[in-house]
Amino acid sequence: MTMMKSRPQRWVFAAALSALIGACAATPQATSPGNGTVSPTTPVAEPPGDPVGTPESAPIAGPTGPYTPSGNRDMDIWRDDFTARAQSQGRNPAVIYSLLEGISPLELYLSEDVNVAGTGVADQAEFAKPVWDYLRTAVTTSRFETGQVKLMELAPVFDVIEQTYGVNREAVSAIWAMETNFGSYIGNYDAANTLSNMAVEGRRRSFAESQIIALMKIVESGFADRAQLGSGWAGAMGQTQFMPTTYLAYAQDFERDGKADIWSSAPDALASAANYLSQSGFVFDEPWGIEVLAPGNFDWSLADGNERRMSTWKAQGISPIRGGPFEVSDASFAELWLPAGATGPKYLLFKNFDVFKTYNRSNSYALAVGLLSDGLQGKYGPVAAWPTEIPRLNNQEVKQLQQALNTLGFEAGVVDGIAGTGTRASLQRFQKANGMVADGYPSKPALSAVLAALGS
Ligand SMILES: [Ca+2]
Repeated sequence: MTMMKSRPQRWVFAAALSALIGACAATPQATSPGNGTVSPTTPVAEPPGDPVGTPESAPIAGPTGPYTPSGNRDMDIWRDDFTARAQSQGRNPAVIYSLLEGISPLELYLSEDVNVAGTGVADQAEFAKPVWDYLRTAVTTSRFETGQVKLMELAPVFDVIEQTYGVNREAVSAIWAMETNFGSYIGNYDAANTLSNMAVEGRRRSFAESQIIALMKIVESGFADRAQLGSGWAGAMGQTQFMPTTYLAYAQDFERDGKADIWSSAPDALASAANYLSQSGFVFDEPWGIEVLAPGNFDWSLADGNERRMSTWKAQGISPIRGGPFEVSDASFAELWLPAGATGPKYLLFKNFDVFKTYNRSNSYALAVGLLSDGLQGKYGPVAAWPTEIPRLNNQEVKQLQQALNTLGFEAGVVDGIAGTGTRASLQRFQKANGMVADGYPSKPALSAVLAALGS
């Protein structure tokens, strides 16, 4: 599906590295990486295009209708209506037709059986599974091995990517691993079709339509061909799983052939992901998180989602679990995070953790990216064991917990069965008020304690 073997690069010697960095105005931190991977005599590619490809000069011509019936009456009605609206927004009629002519109902979105189309947040793997189960399939030996091979094969590409975007190669590789297993699985859907299905299904219609408009702009501009626009079931495209609007904003033509080919060019895809991470605020060479130890008398309610200075954490007795000094300055800010309560692995989190979450807002996803990234630098984690022996709560029990905390006045918020930040903070307030270990971990013992308080 994708070309993963190394391919000839059109390397040129840049006159000066500063010219290369200066050419990319979008780079927030034009850094000089501390690991010495690039020197002025290292071959570097020309700066990636900004943003993508070379627009075609002549308007695209071709058939503009009529459409072949899709086999679904709602879809046909929506398509005619949307076509008129896209035209009124100035989209090219031939491009509109080329994207929408072949659409057809997908079981996933338009099945008679509503359960098939149910894709609520609570059902998504990273929310439903215990974090250790999620990590077992996300952070694997095979990904570390493949990642090492890719880092070697693509070392010259990563050299330029680090210089241009200020994003560490291991972080880019970890995202690549998480999104498409290094480009080996990029999805078998047609983006225009799956997004049309999403629009007809209706719950996310305006989102889906704005993404299809972006697809039209991509084809009109010659950034990619209509036939290239493959995606996953939700419309995320290529090795980086970019939505069409993300592609328009961030995709990069690293290989400078006029098209930002995030589908079959690994260098284009990696530069695109790095550009996205960079513009989301990635801080070069700063850890995403540091696994830590805390003293026995530690006040766990400090794991409350608030950032505090490193000097504060040190004063509270927090230290790196691997020993030695912290690799960040006392002035840096970090948040203490307990993904599985006070007995499991504990982390100080920095800005880059939030940057990973711009790709996927789940904490488990960002943790997996961070652990993969660290492992690619030979630092495998977590060091502490997951508390698999403490029984967790299912969705129904989380609802029970939220309801009880609300009744007791601890303001857990909406009773949705998802133990998010609000629920955990509420549980922490309850635990603290009752002289318990205030880690906010929604376990069965915690639920029992809250129900006991409710009954008394
Ligand atoms: Ca290209």
